[in-house]
Amino acid sequence: MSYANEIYENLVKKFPEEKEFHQTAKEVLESISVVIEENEELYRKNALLERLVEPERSVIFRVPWEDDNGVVHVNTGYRVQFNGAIGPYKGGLRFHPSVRLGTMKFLAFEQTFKNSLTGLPIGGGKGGSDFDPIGKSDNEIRRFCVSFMTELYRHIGPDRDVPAGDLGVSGKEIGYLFGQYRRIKGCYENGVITGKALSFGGSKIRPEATGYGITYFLQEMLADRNDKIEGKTIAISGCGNVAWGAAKKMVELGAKVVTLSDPSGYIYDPNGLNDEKVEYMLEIRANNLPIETFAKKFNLEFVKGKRPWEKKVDIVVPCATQNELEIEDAKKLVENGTIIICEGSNMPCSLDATEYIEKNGITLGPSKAANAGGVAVSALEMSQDSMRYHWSEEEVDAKLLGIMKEIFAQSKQMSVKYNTTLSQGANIAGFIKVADAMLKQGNY
Ligand code: NDP
Ligand code: 2IT
Repeated sequence: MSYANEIYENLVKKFPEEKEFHQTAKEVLESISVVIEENEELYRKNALLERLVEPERSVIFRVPWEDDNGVVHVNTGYRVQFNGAIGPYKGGLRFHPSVRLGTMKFLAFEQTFKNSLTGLPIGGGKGGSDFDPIGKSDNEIRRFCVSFMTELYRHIGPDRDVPAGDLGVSGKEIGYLFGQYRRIKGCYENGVITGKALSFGGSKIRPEATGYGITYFLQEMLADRNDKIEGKTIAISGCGNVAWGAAKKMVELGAKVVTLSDPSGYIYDPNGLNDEKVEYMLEIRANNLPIETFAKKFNLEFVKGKRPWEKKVDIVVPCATQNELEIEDAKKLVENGTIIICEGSNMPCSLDATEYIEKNGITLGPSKAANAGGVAVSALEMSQDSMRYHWSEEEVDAKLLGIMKEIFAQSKQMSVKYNTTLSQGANIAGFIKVADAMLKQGNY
């Protein structure tokens, strides 16, 4: 059995419940197998792969909080500090009822390679809770955040571990979390968390960064085939932070964004979203309104209980959650002549969907590369907080564009060198830097 396979089999045996973690581990280990074979002796001697798939640390804690009726509830909090070889652990916090340790491990593992690809000094981490913010009042969310940080603060810091937002966590929660951190620590370490408001150390363009970055990556993918984004029809899923940033930039560049979604279904706008509709996405997100509200407001078709992947479009940009595009969806996309899938959410495609897509001529822009713009601007927020200075919108946007172009170039270069797909090229590029740092730092 190959070294990569041994590692994978062992993971499945040891952590049988962690299906999402198995999925990402399998995908990464398979893609980097060419590099593993070239260096097998060195890697085995240093147990590099055993270390690569084992988080440096996982913290699990109790989060009690009181609802508006004075009733106490308990959720589970997590922070997985996966790999700190190239910088302080960095990655978002997810508040969603589906969150388990395996979810956190999958996201923190992916984050390790994504962060490496940005070229910035950030390690991989992820955290969150099975708390469901939907249907909670502002006060309940604040009390939850205060309780969450009252435990988390002892594990994080600007040079140690720097959380941010993810599914269910945006600027509002980041503010409550930082407020409690500052209160406990009694000093102004605002580099401890990113995605802050501009009034206390946030970065220009951070709210837009993931979606803008996806669009810049997509432009590189299109340029690579002598094509451009203008006039393309695009299906986006989700209606959250990432979907909003992507839709905003894509509409600005002349693309026709025809769908948005949430777990209840999707809306279809055959003429494509305009600025007013993109702006309204913020209201949907801020108030947790069902996507049907969007359809009603603008008199659009609402398709209940379905995913947007059944509509015929040129490009598909999943921006909701993991495994939101499965094999049946992939077949439909191939049938419909889709040319590109550019992944906004983390691991949106199931393994068999990915395989089918790539075998049938659709180019896949992998999430670790395509959605790295969010964490990249988070790292720029950390830089600005350290300098106690800030850059203009134009400066941050130009840096983001440069980073996304470079991520595409590195991924493409590796895919050419090793004769692999773009996704595999991205995994290789991300892995090589982390492996080098781990080997040079001894056997930690
Ligand atoms: P948000 O919470 O802002 O938005 C998520 C959106 O997806 C909501 O509209 C939500 O609907 C919808 N959604 C959730 N689950 C499903 C589902 N099963 N089917 C259909 N729609 C669903 O999160 P973000 O936009 O921040 O994150 C979206 C994805 O992008 C996640 O995978 C995240 O990990 C990834 N990501 C986020 C980054 C960031 O900077 N925020 C950076 C890089 C990646 P509802 O609210 O009704 O549940
Ligand atoms: O998945 C991701 O890259 C994020 N949620 C952003 C993490 C960050 O630290 O900005």
